[in-house]
Amino acid sequence: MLFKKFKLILEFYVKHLKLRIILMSKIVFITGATSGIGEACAHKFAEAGYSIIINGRRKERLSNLESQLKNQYNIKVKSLTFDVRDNNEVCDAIDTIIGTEWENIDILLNNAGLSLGLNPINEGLLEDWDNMIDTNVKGLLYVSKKIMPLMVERKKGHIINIGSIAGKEVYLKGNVYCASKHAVDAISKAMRVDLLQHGIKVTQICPGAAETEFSIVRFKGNKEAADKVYEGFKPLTGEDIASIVLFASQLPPHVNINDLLVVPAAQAAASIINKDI
Ligand code: NDP
Ligand code: 8X3
Repeated sequence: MLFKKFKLILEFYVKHLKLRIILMSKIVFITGATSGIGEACAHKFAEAGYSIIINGRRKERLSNLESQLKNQYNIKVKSLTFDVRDNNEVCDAIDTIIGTEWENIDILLNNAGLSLGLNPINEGLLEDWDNMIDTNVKGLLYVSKKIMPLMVERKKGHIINIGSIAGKEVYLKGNVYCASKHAVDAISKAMRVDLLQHGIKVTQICPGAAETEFSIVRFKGNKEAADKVYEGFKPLTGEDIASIVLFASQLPPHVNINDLLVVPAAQAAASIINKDI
């Protein structure tokens, strides 16, 4: 009888006074978790016991990852399949978690992104430009627009944006991809100043060359061209970046990494790589 009463009271608190946060581990929302850096981050946060919301467009990959994370780490995982370029899809997907235990997002990892083509700007394709800007810039904004109010309401949160060395300098034929990552650099700074008063941390992590599916996407499935990018030196891996993202997210509340450029030891600048070939 006493136990039943206690259970009822606890349920009341959990439901109405938002004490449910105590019963749920920290929540990280990762966009672009079906491959590369995002997937590695999902594993890294899962290993550390976080509850994870994973996103990507490839539904099958996402549900395989969900099962793998649940089985391997015994954590809570929620898959949200949507295209960050489509604001209606973004809103509909994120609305499904509002009012549930998943809405208390502690960390938003804006990682989904891509590069398409490597041509001089005068030979660039409009559809590639649109896709890169829609994904890397507008997609990041759409997702953030839905999640920032939840963080503002709770007066806490951490937004981690995956920028790039391409957001710090411009290299030959990188043009619009570099422009999109320069925009991520500016948006990260803007978020930091605007969200400061709400107690929200903003970090930008800018990787150099990391061997993921990035170059396969850039060269539109041409694996040979993609492999050439990483020939003759040891590139970063998704896991290298994931360890740094987790580190940045676990610093004490009074400490923040604003901006971090992380490169392979063989890379001095975007196009200066010490290759032994
Ligand atoms: P991958 O191609 O391996 O992963 C990209 C991820 O983004 C995939 O999970 C993909 O999922 C997702 N994605 C792409 N477009 C969309 C979309 N419209 N909606 C939702 N998800 C999307 O590349 P990386 O892991 O290397 O890239 C991750 C981030 O790191 C990107 O922002 C990239 O610009 C950045 N970066 C990469 C570097 C590198 O050298 N690899 C260096 C610097 C930065 P799906 O296809 O299922 O939608
Ligand atoms: C990806 C790294 O140098 O190809 O952002 O632009 S690079």
